Amino acid sequence: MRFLTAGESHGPELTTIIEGVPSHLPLTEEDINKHLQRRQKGYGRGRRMQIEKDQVRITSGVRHGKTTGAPITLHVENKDWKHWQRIMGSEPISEEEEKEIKRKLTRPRPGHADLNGAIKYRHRDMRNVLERSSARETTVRVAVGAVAQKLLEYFKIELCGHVLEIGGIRSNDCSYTSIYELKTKSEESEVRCLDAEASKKMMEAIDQAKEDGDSIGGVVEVVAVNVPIGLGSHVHYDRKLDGKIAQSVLSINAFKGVEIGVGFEAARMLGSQVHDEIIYIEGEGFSRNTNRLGGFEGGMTNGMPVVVHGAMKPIPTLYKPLQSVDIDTKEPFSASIERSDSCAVPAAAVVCEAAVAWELANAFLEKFGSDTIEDIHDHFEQYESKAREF
Ligand code: EPS
Repeated sequence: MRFLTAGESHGPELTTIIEGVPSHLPLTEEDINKHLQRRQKGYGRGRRMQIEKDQVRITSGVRHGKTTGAPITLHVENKDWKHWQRIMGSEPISEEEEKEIKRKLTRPRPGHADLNGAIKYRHRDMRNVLERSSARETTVRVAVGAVAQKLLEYFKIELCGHVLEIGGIRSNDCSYTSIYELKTKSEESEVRCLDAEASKKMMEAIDQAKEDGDSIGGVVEVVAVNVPIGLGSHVHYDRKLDGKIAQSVLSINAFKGVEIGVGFEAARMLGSQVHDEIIYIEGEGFSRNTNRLGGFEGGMTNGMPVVVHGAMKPIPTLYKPLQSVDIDTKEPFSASIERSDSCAVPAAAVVCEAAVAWELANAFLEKFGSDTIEDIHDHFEQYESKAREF
């Protein structure tokens, strides 16, 4: 499968086309909308989220609740567009109008794409960069992830993204007995965190950052269960699935680090403490008692839950702006103030879940792929029974 996204933060809509989804997969707008709503939630979001009510419109590739195998087009309207039509319109405008309406941005915000994008694409108005680099784009990435999750769920593979840390406050209780419990408990928390005590402290830290005109980041975790052994491959660097997941997670706005399993901590542990011993269970096949490697060995899944961590930096749009330089006058100035969120880590957990879902679904199709979901199911069942008997 492959996909492209298009759309500006304050343009009319965000769009994506997904190609390569097999036929006969049940899919409705509601399957996607529930994930879009999850992404919109979270303590620390700014005023924009009160304007938007993200809902998808499917205009191709799905008929009467099932995929046809044709490219699937998804649209999500920007409700804010009505305030931006003149500023963001596609039709030419006069120089006079330009001065009046353009909301030209000449003071790059440190930490954003503004300056690099302006130099690279030779834009004197950095709004041309800002509009596309905005994390608004993650809306359609979640829509794409929802389609991927629908495919994975057909094979009982389930995922959940939740928050481990915000502004240095860590969740102390990460225990759950099932993916269902993980999903419901994290959904109940306003910061998508399992630990109620830590959730409260995280919300206080977000309040403080907001009051100070500042922003805070954090760490999210994505867990995927019932993943078969052997997604990805050891045979070539660009087929290693943990590497693909890392790329996908790092491509999410403001993400600066990725870990699989114990991740960086592995560098500080002994080999005997890191690696998961192999056991054999009659009727079930090979397994492990521990999962420190987060479900990966040799770039392939090993049948244990896939565990991915992503680190998000604080959003660089600050009400207390950092120093910058005006690109027209070359004078030092405080960077432009744009409306923003003080913390988007809870939403980022949903985006990260979508990114991991996409990579898993693609690797799944690479291994079991066919044109119809029924044929894929047959390949999968055959492989699973052979793996159990191995
Ligand atoms: C964003 C700035 C804010 C966020 C936006 C990402 O938008 P605005 O500039 O309209 O206030 O709310 O996130 C979303 C709109 C979203 O859907 O997540 C930025 O600069 O990245």
